[in-house]
Amino acid sequence: MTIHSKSTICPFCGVGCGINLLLDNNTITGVEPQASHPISRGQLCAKGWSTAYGIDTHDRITQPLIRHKQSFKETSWDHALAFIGKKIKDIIANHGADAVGIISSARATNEDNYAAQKLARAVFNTNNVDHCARICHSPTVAGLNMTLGSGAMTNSASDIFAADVIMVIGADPTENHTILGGHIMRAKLQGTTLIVIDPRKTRLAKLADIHLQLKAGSNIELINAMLEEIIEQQWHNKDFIHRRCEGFVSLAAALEGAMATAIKTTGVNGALIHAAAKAYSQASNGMILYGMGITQYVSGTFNVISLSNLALVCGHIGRPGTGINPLRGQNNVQGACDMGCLPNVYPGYQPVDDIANREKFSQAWGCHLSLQKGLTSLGMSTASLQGDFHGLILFGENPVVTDPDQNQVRAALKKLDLLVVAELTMTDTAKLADVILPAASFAEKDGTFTNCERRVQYIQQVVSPPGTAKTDWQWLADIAQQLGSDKLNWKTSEAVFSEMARLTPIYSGMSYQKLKKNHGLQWPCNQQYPQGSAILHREQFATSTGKAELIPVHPVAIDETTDTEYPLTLTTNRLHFHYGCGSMTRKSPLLERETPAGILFINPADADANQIHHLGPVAVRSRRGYIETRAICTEDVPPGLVTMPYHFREAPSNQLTNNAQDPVSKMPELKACAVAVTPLAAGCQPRDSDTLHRSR
Ligand SMILES: Nc1nc2c(c(=O)[nH]1)N[C@H]1C(S)=C(S)[C@@H](COP(=O)(O)OP(=O)(O)OC[C@H]3O[C@@H](n4cnc5c(=O)[nH]c(N)nc54)[C@H](O)[C@@H]3O)O[C@H]1N2
Ligand SMILES: Nc1nc2c(c(=O)[nH]1)N[C@H]1C(S)=C(S)[C@@H](COP(=O)(O)OP(=O)(O)OC[C@H]3O[C@@H](n4cnc5c(=O)[nH]c(N)nc54)[C@H](O)[C@@H]3O)O[C@H]1N2
Ligand code: SF4
Ligand SMILES: [Mo]
Repeated sequence: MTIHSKSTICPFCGVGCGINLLLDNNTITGVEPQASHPISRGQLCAKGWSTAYGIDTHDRITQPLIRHKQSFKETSWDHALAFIGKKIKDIIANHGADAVGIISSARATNEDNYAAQKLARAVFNTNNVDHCARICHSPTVAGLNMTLGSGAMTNSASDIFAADVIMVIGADPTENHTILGGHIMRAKLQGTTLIVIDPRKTRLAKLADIHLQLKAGSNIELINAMLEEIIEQQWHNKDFIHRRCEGFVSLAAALEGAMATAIKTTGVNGALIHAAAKAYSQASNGMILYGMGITQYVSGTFNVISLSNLALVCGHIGRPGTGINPLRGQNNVQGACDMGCLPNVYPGYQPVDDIANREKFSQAWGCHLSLQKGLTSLGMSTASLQGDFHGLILFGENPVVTDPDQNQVRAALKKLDLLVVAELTMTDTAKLADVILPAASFAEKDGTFTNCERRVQYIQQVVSPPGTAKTDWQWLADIAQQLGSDKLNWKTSEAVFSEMARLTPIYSGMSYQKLKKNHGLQWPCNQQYPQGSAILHREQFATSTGKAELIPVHPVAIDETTDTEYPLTLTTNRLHFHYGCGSMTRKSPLLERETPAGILFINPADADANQIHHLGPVAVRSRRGYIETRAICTEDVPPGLVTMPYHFREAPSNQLTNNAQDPVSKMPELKACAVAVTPLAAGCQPRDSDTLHRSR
């Protein structure tokens, strides 16, 4: 019998919908949407409705586990912590502080993330701290910081209804930010013009007024052509450019010939580019929403800059219904970045190599701090393979499934002298650990999550953690203590938050009390904006001059080209029913029922040319790896392109993907690599990755 319910926030995507967890004593029995929530307004997607399965206790890790040859033994917290502490001390003594690092979690709370970077910086004395934003929106953080001075969504979710033209580029919101996807659909039905720029015919592309079906990786060519057309037709916003931007003359000069290039390279015809340029620039309120089709390229940062140029030249920024909006992915990826779980900035994006910032944090934390920027997550893998990095503490991520080039990731993690993984369940990454720590899930702790529109929302503890599982900041504090430091000895999550807010100007006006009262608050929230900020850059940009920078960017080719041996381009994306590595959503029989575990989408023409049948078994090979799965023939993907989700450990697309990186942000090119697809004998079962791994 359901006794009562407690309100909290959905733990999956960055929309941050409000949920109520239904309770029978200490057991969660169900989920319902929150009627009053400002974004989800009584709605949830299939994942939100399935939250209770995701944290179900039947297969949770409940006790620390320590490696014993090829298996794990249960151990006490005291023993696990003493083992970790000794190993870290030894590594630091032998190889220096930069031989250890922390990968934190965009699924965990702000408090957990604040503790993680403080442990790395104030206790280990290294800036080696990073998280999955590296392979998600790091080009946004880098690119928008250069142009606008801040790498976050400039608007609020509700602004979708205030736009008269919405341009969705490189994002599939009805699958991935489903509640916002629904808002876009409704806005379109109410008369908003919809432009979609995507190589695939997504659900929104099919509904759009204009669909620019560009070739994967040709974003800069297309955006530069739109910009050239806008300026040539005098559709640009001269007043806005004059008052609020720098660099227009050199941008305009660099665009010459862009339309001619785009017609040759993007596969989109000039008339459609003209129509999109006209619709977007002539809108009263034009809004850009973008995602991984922009960031996950070696051109990622430049792609972001080109979109920023487009919004600025049209003056579509700083008002309701206009703006440039990176759809941040994970429930708390905005927060993990805000908390400084990045190797180059303290909380609130205060650069670590600035002496004044170092002094500020040195004083606050009472310790010496390093001015040297740290390693990125993939940088830690490379350094491990080179023998320069030896100890990693990782929580709430599963890089064996989610980082590019799985074979290399495994090799890098195996080479470490110490790998600690804190998790809810046994993942492929945890299987490589020396010590596994049982972590409390979002429903078992209190704290805060910051959603994609910068809204910091309070989550309350609903049930107690299973077994001896701890909140992430608590075991991080225990590790600090093993190293003789009491700097993380907070009594409550609220105390962590208060310390963070004191040191983080964009959060300085927030407290638990205010967050609980308001359905959260959007940053910046400080003395100037005590009730938070729904829209950024209204009067001034966050740059040092207060003006936005227009920066010319030129096309950058995909790193890996196709050839006769690898004739198709593989791009990877997401499906509505599963989330990330699948470790939570795949516990739900309802979600599991919806899609086969592993899938390759291919155009019927390519399928015919390769004797591949709908639902037939196929082998997919790249220069790095090999998997087997089943093909789905669909006109939604264009000829020459095949696509795979990355949720399924049985057929992990990251066996195949390329680790080539954007030089600015170190984002790997997850959205394009060259592959060969061949049919397997009719009737045979595709072998899963465990079977293939064993047979190697
Ligand atoms: N169901 C579900 N929802 C999720 C997640 C999940 O795993 N499952 N993950 C969350 C996370 S972490 C994130 S970051 C977000 C990501 O959300 P999205 O950004 O929507 O992510 P993707 O589906 O990876 O890619 C988006 C689109 O980019 C397109 N694309 C590929 N190449 C190009 C190109 O060169 N140009 C353009 N214009 N488009 C291109 C693809 O066809 C695809 O439609 O989703 C979040 N929400
Ligand atoms: N090929 C390809 N690969 C991709 C992408 C792509 O588009 N294509 N997208 C990339 C992107 S955008 C992202 S963000 C990454 C995501 O990559 P990951 O962050 O590795 O993926 P998740 O599935 O979110 O993994 C989160 C893990 O955290 C655990 N967890 C949840 N809550 C907590 C908690 O409170 N504490 C602890 N300790 N653990 C917790 C869950 O059990 C889960 O196993 O994947 C990337 N990989
Ligand atoms: S849209 Fe995102 S936050 Fe909302 S219910 Fe779905 S997964 Fe959860
Ligand atoms: Mo992401």
